Amino acid sequence: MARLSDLTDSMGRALESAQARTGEFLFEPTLRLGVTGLSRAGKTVFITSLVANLLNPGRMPQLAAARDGRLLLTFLQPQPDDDLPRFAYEDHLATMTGPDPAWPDSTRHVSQLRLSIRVRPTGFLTGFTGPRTVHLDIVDYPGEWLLDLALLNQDYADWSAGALALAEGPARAQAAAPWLQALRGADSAASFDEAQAQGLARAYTGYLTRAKDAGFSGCTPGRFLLPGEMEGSPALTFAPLPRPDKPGRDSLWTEFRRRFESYKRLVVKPFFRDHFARIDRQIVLVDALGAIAAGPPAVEDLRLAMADILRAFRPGPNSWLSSVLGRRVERIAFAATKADHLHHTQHPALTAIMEALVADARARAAYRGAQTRSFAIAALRTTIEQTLDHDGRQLDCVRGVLMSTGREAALYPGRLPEDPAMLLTPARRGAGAWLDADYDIMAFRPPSAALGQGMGPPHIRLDRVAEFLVGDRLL
Ligand SMILES: Nc1nc2c(ncn2[C@@H]2O[C@H](COP(=O)(O)OP(=O)(O)O)[C@@H](O)[C@H]2O)c(=O)[nH]1
Ligand SMILES: [Mg+2]
Repeated sequence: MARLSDLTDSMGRALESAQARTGEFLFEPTLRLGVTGLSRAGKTVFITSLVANLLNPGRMPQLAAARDGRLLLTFLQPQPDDDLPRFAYEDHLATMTGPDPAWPDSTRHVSQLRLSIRVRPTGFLTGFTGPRTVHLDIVDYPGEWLLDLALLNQDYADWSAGALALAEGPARAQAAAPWLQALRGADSAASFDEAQAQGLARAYTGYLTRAKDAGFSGCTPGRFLLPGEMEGSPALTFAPLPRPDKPGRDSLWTEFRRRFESYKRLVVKPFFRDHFARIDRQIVLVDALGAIAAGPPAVEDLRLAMADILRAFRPGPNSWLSSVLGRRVERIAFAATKADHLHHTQHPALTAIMEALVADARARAAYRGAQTRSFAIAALRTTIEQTLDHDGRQLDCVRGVLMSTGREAALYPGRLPEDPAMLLTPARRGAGAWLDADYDIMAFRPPSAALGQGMGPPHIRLDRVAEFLVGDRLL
């Protein structure tokens, strides 16, 4: 049995060079698939496994074109956008499925990969159409960047006031303390000083990082945590300030207000205009299990962040965003990731939680007519199921190799309620801990078994997600 990485290396690479620059044909349709989610939601793992499973579709029975043997050939090609980094597919796959499997490093920028799929259309046997090629451009971008959309409707004073109120609330007090301390030593009306500006921006970024590590999601500006190529520039060197009575022209306040506007102009708008506006299909990945394990404040925070993120998919008719949106996003999948932490009997409950997290937003503008669906998935399945007898009770567990010890262990993660309101309501009401439930998520290592011929990495429902997102274009 060959390892998947060998297979795709030899096959994918050879084709990539053979196909290089054979030209893009006008009649070959291109579908742009956006993959987003907050950091650690599982974007890199998802794209890597999706591509590997499309290149080797033996584990994709729910993708109709794969099941019916109509995927004649799938190969990687040079991407069409010369200004975007290429998604490091081969490196990530080698890391995840190599001899000592590990999780890929986290990435901090937008990247892209073009997968070309040669399909035999369903009407082939009846005569008229021959095989054709569909190009799938997969774009990976941080969900944090979508949160920045809200900034476009705020001025610096509004944003500062909101950020300060959030930081001063009980939930984030601990994470925010050092930044609030640094603020006390600053005078918004005093003359601007670059060293002080950098100190405040650093202290604020430190707070956002700690808030993120503590399981909180809504952290703007999105680029402070994932700066990309503009790290250190003035447009990324500012922070919220209390509003002074009479800010002078050379004050700290006035300069930060100017930089906040630069951030919107140089960072936020170009991203939405150049990348976001061109997306046809979208998947939003959500680590709902991680938030549940972190406790009610993290769940409420995730719900609010989701509402902000989803706003990008249903902008008001007269908003700046609708004025730059070219095509319409036709389908949006919402996927709760890492479902391999749960026995399959709990997957419907996880899907229901995912559904509830996006329900508010969905009830309103219906995402400009996009078709939406929620899933519980694992892009890389690390566990097998096992039912254990515990004090006479049957516990549905999952078994995998723990990252921490390198040993195999069975885990009972806790029982998710059938009704998502059992979690979302206490979270919304500000509960500090779950009343009579305990959720435990342990990090498992990627599986180390060799992959069979024609097989991608093991997954849960990746094929259903693929069918929903692109299946209609492979008919
Ligand atoms: N068990 C399990 N863990 C996953 C899965 N996908 C992601 N993870 C975990 O989540 C982490 C973050 O995933 P990654 O794809 O790097 O997230 P990104 O920041 O959104 O690109 C990984 O390092 C894994 O620990 C999955 O399908 N199963
Ligand atoms: Mg990533």
